Amino acid sequence: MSQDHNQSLAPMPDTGRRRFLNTAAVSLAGAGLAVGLAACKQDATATPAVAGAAPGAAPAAHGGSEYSVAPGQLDTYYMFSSAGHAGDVRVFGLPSGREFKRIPVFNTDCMIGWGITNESKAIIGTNPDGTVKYNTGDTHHLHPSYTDGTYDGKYLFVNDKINCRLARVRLDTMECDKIAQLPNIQGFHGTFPDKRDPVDSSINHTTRVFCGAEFSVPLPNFGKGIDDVAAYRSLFTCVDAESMEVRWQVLIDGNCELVATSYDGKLAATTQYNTEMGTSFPDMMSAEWDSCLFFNIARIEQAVKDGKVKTYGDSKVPVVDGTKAANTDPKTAFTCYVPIPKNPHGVNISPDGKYYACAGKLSPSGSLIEHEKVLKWFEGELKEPRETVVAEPDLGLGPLHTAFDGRGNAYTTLFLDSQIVKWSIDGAIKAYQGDKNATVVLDRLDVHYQPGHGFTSMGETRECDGKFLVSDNKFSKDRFLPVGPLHPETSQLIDISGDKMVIVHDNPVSSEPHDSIIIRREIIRPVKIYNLDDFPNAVKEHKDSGVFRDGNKVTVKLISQAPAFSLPEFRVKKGDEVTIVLTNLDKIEDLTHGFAIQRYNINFIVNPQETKSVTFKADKAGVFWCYCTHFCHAMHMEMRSRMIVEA
Ligand code: RUQ
Ligand code: CUA
Ligand code: CA
Repeated sequence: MSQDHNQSLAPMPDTGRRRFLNTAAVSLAGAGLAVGLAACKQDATATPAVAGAAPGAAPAAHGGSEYSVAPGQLDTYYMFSSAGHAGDVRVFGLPSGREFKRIPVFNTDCMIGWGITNESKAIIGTNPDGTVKYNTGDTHHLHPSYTDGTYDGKYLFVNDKINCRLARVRLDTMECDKIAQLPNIQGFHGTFPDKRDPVDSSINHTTRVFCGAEFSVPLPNFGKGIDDVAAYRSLFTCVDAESMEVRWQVLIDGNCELVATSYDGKLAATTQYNTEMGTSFPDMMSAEWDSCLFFNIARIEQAVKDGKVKTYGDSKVPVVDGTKAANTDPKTAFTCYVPIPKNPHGVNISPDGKYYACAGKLSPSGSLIEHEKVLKWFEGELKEPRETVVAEPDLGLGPLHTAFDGRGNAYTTLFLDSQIVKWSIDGAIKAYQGDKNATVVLDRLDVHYQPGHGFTSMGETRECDGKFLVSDNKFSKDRFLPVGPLHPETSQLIDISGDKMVIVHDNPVSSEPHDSIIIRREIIRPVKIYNLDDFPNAVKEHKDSGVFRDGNKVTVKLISQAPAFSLPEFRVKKGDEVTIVLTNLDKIEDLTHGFAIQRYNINFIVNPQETKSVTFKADKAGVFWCYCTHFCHAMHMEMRSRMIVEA
């Protein structure tokens, strides 16, 4: 029997499988054994979910409804959520709300070994002594890469507000593959990839990721100028989507909150709640007007090319001056500060690319800014930036974020009112122009409770489909069985396909899903197994396995193949620096092995055809069992090796 993936998944008659497990139990070598328990599984992907008008609808015979997914059926959407100060990214299915996976990014994950393996440490970054530089993070916003105005299934970008990093998750493996450190800033909050190039129209995909800094600091921040609060500044940062190098920054007045990008690639926007540049609570709320700030990307990049830049401290990143004083002529300006009411929060662009909807937060209003008018301001055709505002509807208390349905309606979360308000973009524009008969607010829905982000299916793309809105609520209070002082939060699924919004599902989520996106499932194309050749340190054959010594540095090359490790034991000496390289030679999808060492604080997994390594000091003499932590086979418990550390 071969390890061929398809063969292994073919259903086997019950008796045959019993006989097979019996033989597997007595023999430890041979490729066919790797089938193990995986052989019991039927190919789930062969069972298509119900297609058609009702997403996720399961046949009535299975007891499913339009909004539930019957056992054995698949969801129609993926939902990716940033996990807030848990530091990871989560993957759910919709409409079921089932959680599939947690992708460690800025956190430490002892199941996967994130922050433990050498490979993950290299991505996170290390101190000179080899320890990880940071083991905490706060992920607020995550957005996938775009091609042609919609998701291309390649990458997901996610911020870390605590340590000012931007991470990239590959959507084919659903693993973090790069993390960039942003210089000169603190409180990296809003982030959004661009959707095409502002100059070269042949580049219709994401090449830049924009990052907003919420907190202002002295520049450079080395302990000088700490009392000169008026000189504290924030910067807006551009990161290259492929290399993940920081391309440039813009010095601004005020701060950055959320970030949005235009569909034509020309503009990036950020809301500003602290135009006062205050450091205290009353200072930040003293002005009646704050801003939505627009960046002219082509002009900024031309200035970078022309060398009209400066740098701060030991950072080499070129910084362009985007302050008001340096940008008085619209025709050459890098930035446009559009005044909008008090302490705004979210900014979201409508899927037709025409409007930026800013949510008022401390003002009960939303501000609608027209994209074409901002471009006109940059051409010198408008007198005041404020002329770009085309509507300012009253929405309710504590507006935070706006989503769209692609049918001309907007849905804004109201934190204080605990509501979603559905409003007409057209109606709001007409009312702003003085039409007393214009209907603005179309519906209000109570949510449970205090919504932060609301987001719709495909709603941040040209393929916005207007089927679902999810309200990620900050408090669940009485909605679920109590689990101690810390409650889960509520992710509520709302059907927005009709005139009235309808809550169809309450989904508890562990703290703190912050922002999410909903992607049609066929856009995501996950790989089934890794490619052995992608790992330069792979242990490809059993003959390569063994203990290799170079002074007091010892490399132990190991293979996992169900249900055994290639070395039943290995010897090192106390004081050695030991590197264990483990390749999983199993080729069957989902046949993952784990590797943990007793009392050495080592634990990680290797997926099929993947290689990982750990390095540690063998500082304790004795016998230390190493065992497979990931249930892989009937003989999983027996899948062990022995590390012998000689005194
Ligand atoms: S911000 S809850 Cu961190 Cu996304 Cu508005
Ligand atoms: Cu290998 Cu469990
Ligand atoms: Ca303010």
